[in-house]
Amino acid sequence: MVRAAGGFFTVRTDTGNEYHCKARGMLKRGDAALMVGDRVIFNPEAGPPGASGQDGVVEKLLPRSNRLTRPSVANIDQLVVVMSLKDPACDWQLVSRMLVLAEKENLKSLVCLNKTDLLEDKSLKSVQSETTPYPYPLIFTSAKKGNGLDKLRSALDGNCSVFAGPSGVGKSSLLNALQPGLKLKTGIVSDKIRRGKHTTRQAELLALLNGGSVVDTPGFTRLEFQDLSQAELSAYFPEFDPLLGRCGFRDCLHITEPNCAVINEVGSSINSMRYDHYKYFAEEIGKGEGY
Ligand SMILES: Nc1nc2c(ncn2[C@@H]2O[C@H](COP(=O)(O)OP(=O)(O)O)[C@@H](O)[C@H]2O)c(=O)[nH]1
Ligand SMILES: [Mg+2]
Ligand SMILES: [Zn+2]
Repeated sequence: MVRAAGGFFTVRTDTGNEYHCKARGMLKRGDAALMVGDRVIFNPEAGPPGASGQDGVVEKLLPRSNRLTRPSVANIDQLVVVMSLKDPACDWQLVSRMLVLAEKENLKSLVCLNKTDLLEDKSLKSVQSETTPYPYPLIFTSAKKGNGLDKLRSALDGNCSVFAGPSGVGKSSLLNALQPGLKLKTGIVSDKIRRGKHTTRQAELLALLNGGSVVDTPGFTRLEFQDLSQAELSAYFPEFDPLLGRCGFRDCLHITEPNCAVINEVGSSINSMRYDHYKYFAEEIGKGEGY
């Protein structure tokens, strides 16, 4: 299922034909509610489309390998977190938040930092040093000037990726630059608020020429953790992995404990910004758990 709008679900077959479908009632509610990326079984309508423009009915949802809820997509291989370095400024905490949710769903991730053309060399260098080390691949791009597009393209080859990030960072522009035939609508960043307007209204699964596919999604700026405990959070910071089991306390939460192997590595193998996000999230989840 590649697109949902107005009660219709667009289904694309392996040969690339698209069918404008209605869906059985049970596929509209709860866990079985259809998501972009879902594999489905549908019944094409015989004859030409009826007055409703409908040319099929989705009968059955096939098992999902994974799902993200913000944005709402299923059966993806990797998350591409897209941020701009300027206009709007990069929200690194939101990046970490998305990466945690991707880890929870066992998705691999990479981070694309767009609009490098708006930064002076000096500022770009300082971003690069602030993000060294970083536990995920970082790709610096300019959709406008074309920088970094080859790297991004090869990261997308053969994968089903989802582009996620606030609106106005250049998700649709990057996809257009990678594959001009897509002709996605892009927005104007308002001078006053320096934020993009939501020009991408719904998530949409796009086929890429090199065999991969990408879901372009509308932007969002808030993201909450649900069903996530303080104790499991550290498992979703992969840079902590080599240190687990080395803290003074066996159930160390790496926040205030003495002899904490994680805290000892902050500023060395652990990026201090990432550690700050960990602490912030742990406290946020802790409040929810009533500590
Ligand atoms: N200077 C500059 N502007 C860009 C770049 N990429 C996108 N933009 C602009 O940013 C605005 C928002 O882009 P859009 O692709 O709609 O962002 P989306 O909401 O993330 O899909 C548009 O005005 C684009 O022209 C870039 O690399 N450099
Ligand atoms: Mg867009
Ligand atoms: Zn610790």
